[in-house]
Amino acid sequence: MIKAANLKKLFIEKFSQNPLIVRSPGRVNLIGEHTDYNEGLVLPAAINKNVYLAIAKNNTDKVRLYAIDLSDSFETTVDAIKKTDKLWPDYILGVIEQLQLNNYAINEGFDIAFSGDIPQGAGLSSSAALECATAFALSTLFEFHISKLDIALLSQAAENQFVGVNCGLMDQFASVFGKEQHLVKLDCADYSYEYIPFKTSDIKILLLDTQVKHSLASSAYNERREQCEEGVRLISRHHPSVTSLRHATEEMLLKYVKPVDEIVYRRCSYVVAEIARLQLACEDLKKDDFKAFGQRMFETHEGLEKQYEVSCKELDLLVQLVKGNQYVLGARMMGGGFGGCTINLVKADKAEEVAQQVAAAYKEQTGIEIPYYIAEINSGTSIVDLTQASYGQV
Ligand code: GAF
Repeated sequence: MIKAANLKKLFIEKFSQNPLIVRSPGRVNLIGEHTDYNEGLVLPAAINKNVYLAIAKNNTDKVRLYAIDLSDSFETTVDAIKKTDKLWPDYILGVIEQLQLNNYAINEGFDIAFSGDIPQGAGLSSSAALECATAFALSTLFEFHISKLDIALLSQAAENQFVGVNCGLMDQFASVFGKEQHLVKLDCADYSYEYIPFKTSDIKILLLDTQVKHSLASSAYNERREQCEEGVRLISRHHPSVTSLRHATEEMLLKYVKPVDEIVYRRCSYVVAEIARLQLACEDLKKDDFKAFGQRMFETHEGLEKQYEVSCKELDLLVQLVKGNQYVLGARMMGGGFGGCTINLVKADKAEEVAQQVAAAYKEQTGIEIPYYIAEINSGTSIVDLTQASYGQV
């Protein structure tokens, strides 16, 4: 990762143009996992790890992309946007395609160079951050004035249709709508949202990175989504008003889904419980009851491990290692699953100590050395004004 000022210098050296620079953050999610594509609620926050993207028109029809941290380039033209055989350009090209499909006229070429410090494959949404940075940068460069919600939706559509992962809206929404010292309570049924204050002076958000990413992650993710849709189909034959798991109840699942398909039942049962759990967790937050909130995080992990089956032995071990630790209020796997980070709520003055202890125990049991991050809550996608110390908002 290079500093924004160096990104500008490097861009000018490479492309001989003065670029616009944007920043888009990664995210954590406190609770509400695998609920977004079921019209449920989620509770993410943008974090102080970002993608920085520099962009300028180039007076040709070429689209030239440069991934600084990978020392890799890709080139195409504005009228020939299609999937590549490497993944990283697809996050950018997918957004260009979505803009074109939505009649935003991109008919002049441009150059992009980007860098960032969001760890790859750690479940912190580096791909959503790159998509949102691209959408916002293009909207600004071509003066499309696209709304924040549409930036998030276009970025999600790029991931769904171009990259091929049927994700929900949480990651892109958190990246664009993040607010310092606040969680975003997003209702994925109608995209209404509320900011909930979360000061990290007493409690720190500690991310422990398993350093594993199992290869079945995206196919298993799409499969889970289909299983949820199957559960809804089974219920809606009897209750046509149930169009998503948001409207389903455990009773309906027991009656109409369990007798037909036990696995589909388990998946849906987790989601229905998780949507209710998030509501209760928000009540805990209102009362500053982090102990109760943390317990719910452990419950979420159990559901994701046993019912939804998207955890893995490394994630389970990291959760196991903090259970019973007096300084850890709650912990669970975070994001899509099958690797990446666990999220832990830890007493602020003990966060470093806990991280080091757990990392040492994990190394002893797996032989793997793991990084950890103490996340601060950050603002969402913005233009980087190099003359100012702080970032301007979207
Ligand atoms: C991934 C997806 F991109 C999100 O949309 C969400 O479903 C999450 O997994 C699970 O909660 O991050």
